[in-house]
Amino acid sequence: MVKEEILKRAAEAVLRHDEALAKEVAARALAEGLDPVEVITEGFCAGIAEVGELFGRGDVFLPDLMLSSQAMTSGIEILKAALPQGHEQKKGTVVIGTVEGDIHDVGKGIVVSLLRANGFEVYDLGRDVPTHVFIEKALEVNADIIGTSALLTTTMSAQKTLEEELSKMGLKGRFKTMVGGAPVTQRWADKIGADAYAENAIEAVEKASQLVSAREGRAAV
Ligand code: B12
Repeated sequence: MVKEEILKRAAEAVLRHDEALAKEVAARALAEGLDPVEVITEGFCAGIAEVGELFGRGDVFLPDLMLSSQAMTSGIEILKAALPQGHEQKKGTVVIGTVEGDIHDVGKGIVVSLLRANGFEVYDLGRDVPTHVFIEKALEVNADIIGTSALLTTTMSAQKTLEEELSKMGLKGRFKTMVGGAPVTQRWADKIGADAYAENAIEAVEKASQLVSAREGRAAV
């Protein structure tokens, strides 16, 4: 089966809430030697983006969203398992989670997998994570970066709260912060004083690497 056909069927599986098809397509993609990241982003994520638009327009409802997201997760899990497992040398430590009040965690999960595959030690705090928990964990594991995911316009403010809390506690320079999630933008990151924004998981790895290199550069001076 050609790549385009596999990507199209991955998106279809999500749109049709077809978990069995999602698993079959993911396994087929691996058997055909396709890049798992490409199948996640251009197949499964393309499908869920379309479902999100339909939901926004009121053309599909919450149960559809849940079933589509389940189908997407089943396919993505198979592809994530095929990603390389870490490097010999640790690149840096990241504490990450979805902010308080928000249970969207699929995108954050992809970011976690790609960071791990690229040599980062990642502490995934899950979803609906209160601000103080991010900070406590970062202190405990001496993190380089705190990453927060927010998918709702109403929960993005928690990313700002994190910046404010870090400032209050005198920890702003100690941990770099990275923000993401569908409604989050570079403009928002600049506004709240976050150190980096990434639009997708591939960019998240690039930005995390840059943040860690900048820290190392500074430490060496
Ligand atoms: C699937 C989904 C759900 C699932 C979530 C399942 C799960 N376990 O995650 C369920 C059904 C549970 C759900 C619930 C709700 N949802 Co919803 N959901 C979606 C949907 C369709 C897709 C989200 C997704 O998984 N995308 C795929 C992933 C891969 O993309 P991503 O999350 O953006 O992640 C990528 C990047 O953003 C980035 N990234 C993500 N996190 C991070 C973190 C860092 C640090 C970095 C650097 C980068 C980064 O990298 C990722 C990978 O490339 C979106 C639509 C959309 N366009 O986003 C709506 C959407 C986000 N949901 C919406 C709504 C309204 C809700 C509900 C309030 C509905 C309701 N009435 O109950 C609830 C909220 C519950 C809550 N308190 O959180 C709205 C939000 C509108 C708004 N303005 O805020 C959206 C936009 C749909 C719409 N068009 O209206 N939802």
